[in-house]
Amino acid sequence: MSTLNLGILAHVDAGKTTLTERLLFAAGVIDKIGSVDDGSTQTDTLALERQRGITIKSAVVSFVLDDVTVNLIDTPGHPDFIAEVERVLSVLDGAVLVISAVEGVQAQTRVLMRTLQRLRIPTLIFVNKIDRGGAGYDRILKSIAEKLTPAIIPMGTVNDLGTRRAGFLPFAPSDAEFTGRLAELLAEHDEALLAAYVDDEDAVSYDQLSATLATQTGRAQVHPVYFGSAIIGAGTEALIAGITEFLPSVGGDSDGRTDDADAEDDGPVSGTVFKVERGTAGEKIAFVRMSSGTVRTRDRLRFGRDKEGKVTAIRVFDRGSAVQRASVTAGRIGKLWGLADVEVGDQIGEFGGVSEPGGRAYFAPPTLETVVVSRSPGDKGALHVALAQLAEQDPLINLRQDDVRQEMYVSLYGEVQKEVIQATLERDYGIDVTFRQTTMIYIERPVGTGTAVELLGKEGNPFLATVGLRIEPAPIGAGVDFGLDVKLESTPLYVYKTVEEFRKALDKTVRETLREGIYGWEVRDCTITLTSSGYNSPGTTSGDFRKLMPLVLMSALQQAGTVVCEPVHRFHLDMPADTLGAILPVLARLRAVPDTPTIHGVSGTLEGEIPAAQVHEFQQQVPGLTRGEGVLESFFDHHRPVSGAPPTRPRTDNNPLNRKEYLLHVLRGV
Ligand SMILES: Nc1nc2c(ncn2[C@@H]2O[C@H](COP(=O)(O)OP(=O)(O)OP(=O)(O)O)[C@@H](O)[C@H]2O)c(=O)[nH]1
Ligand SMILES: [Mg+2]
Repeated sequence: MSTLNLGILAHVDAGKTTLTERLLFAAGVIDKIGSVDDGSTQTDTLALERQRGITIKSAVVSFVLDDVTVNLIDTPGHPDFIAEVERVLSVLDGAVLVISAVEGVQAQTRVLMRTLQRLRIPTLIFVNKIDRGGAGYDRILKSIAEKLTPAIIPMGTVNDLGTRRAGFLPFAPSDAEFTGRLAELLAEHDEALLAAYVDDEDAVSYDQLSATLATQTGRAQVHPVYFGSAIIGAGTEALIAGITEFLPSVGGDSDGRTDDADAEDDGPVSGTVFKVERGTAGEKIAFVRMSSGTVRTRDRLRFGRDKEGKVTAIRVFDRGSAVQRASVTAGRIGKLWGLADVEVGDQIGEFGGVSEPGGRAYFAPPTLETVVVSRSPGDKGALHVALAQLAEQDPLINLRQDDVRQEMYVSLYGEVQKEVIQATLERDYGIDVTFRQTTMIYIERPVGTGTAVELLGKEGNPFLATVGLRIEPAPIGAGVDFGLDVKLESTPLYVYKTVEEFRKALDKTVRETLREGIYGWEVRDCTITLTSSGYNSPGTTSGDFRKLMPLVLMSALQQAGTVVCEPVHRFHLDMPADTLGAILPVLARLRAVPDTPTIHGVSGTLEGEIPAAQVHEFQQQVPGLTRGEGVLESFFDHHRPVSGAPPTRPRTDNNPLNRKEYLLHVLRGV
């Protein structure tokens, strides 16, 4: 038995959750199909999901097709919950991208497809809702080819489009037009096939074509397209056949083994935590996709950055929901209990490690920030605990506490996510909250090189350590890099076991410190080097370095200077050509930078850059400016320096700049 970890991705409301129900039904896991509209599906289980009829969290269900165990991950489609999609991407063996036959390719579909392609995740396309009035076939295929990828092959045609009798008719292997199209597409990546086909069309059998289609789909070079309706069940059989034939499952027969799925893998343990949930008793549950080895109950596991814990229980997804097991093996998804400090993004296994939030992001990070306030002052403590728990499940909310003002900040994608946080706090924690102003999230980048040093025993340095640091700008997108340039004898190896451990400990402090730069925003794209180090054995402790580092780093950063940068979107606007004259001045006022427009007859296309802060206003103006015909799409693209006075963010009490003033104050006072 092999395993396929399959993601279902799409824009909001395309029918992912309904399709999931359909697949579970077809695989015999459920005998009644649940409905999103009644709140009775297998994957929308949160009260809030049922009430609103939208998916908020990714959910895993499992079923068996032929001899493949499919772990299906139903994801949310609303752009505010893109972080949920982000977290599952690294665990997928394949994906089904759902598109509505009525609404067609949406902005979000493009974002998702681009990412699936970048990660080379084998993807089938399912065009859903062919039963609805206004559903298209040729029109949808054309827009997929134009907006997503030309490397598609429709696997059948449709009948009674737009009615409850709608159906999907797979092309027959004997259909020469179909095999011709298929051969032509596959030949683009397969010269042997091209030569054979040019030589004699009939010499290439359908089995050969189908095997090549599986290979190329497995490499994400081509994408079979199916049509259907999750509501009436049209096309699901063909889609299921496509999933088993064309998507690559892991383990089992493919590598010559026929043992059952739970046969133990004796390789080194390695896996990725892609979801964290709290159980009914408040206990933490980690969802792990195992890539190698076997984890058993009572195993001690290393995970994340130097964390460790003992697995107290394991559940593995099997025919529906998760069932208790003694172990979870490579290729599978397991729920692990007992890892108290586990966080989303932790790697489990000997070397641990984390997928850096932001560092390896596939989608844009949140660009908004808001202050969460409990209506009743007595709830403040409880609110902090609750938000910290939400942040374990969604690290991108990036909880920050400003101790001076006693305010809590969270990062957000948008209004719907804000409403969901509010409703979750009320429903699950009994805390009634409101939000203070929502603002953009800026970043800071160093503009020059800065150095600073504090010597052990010198005035102004209350710690038993010497720390010298240099900070330099790094290329855009490089993130933060920290290295040592000091002699071995100046590292306190009686405190840290190895030089690497010393480096790692300081690295952690560097990253924490750079969460707030000179103007209060996160500092990115820089290289930091430890240029001096000293200690006084045996008095010096790790605490001396941990406390001194931020002070020195901030001095170096102040010397380097930073520039505050704002998030900028890339936009794409389709509009009537004669409305361009009215649009350009509005864009100028909104600080947008348009490229040269393209005009085809009466219609035009304009692309360019626009500050994220102005997208909403532009979006609202587009209908008025274009007689209701304009279509605007925009995505986060990069950060660019702000012009004028840099916006500041209140620094939290943990900020070394605040602490330094405090410390100097204390020292001078003595
Ligand atoms: N007519 C018709 N309606 C459908 C079909 N599939 C889903 N729907 C309806 O479309 C709406 C959205 O369906 P969902 O399954 O929740 O869509 P989703 O993609 O999971 O939505 P999110 O998870 O919130 O992004 C619901 O009202 C469904 O009943 C279909 O094939 N035909
Ligand atoms: Mg859904």
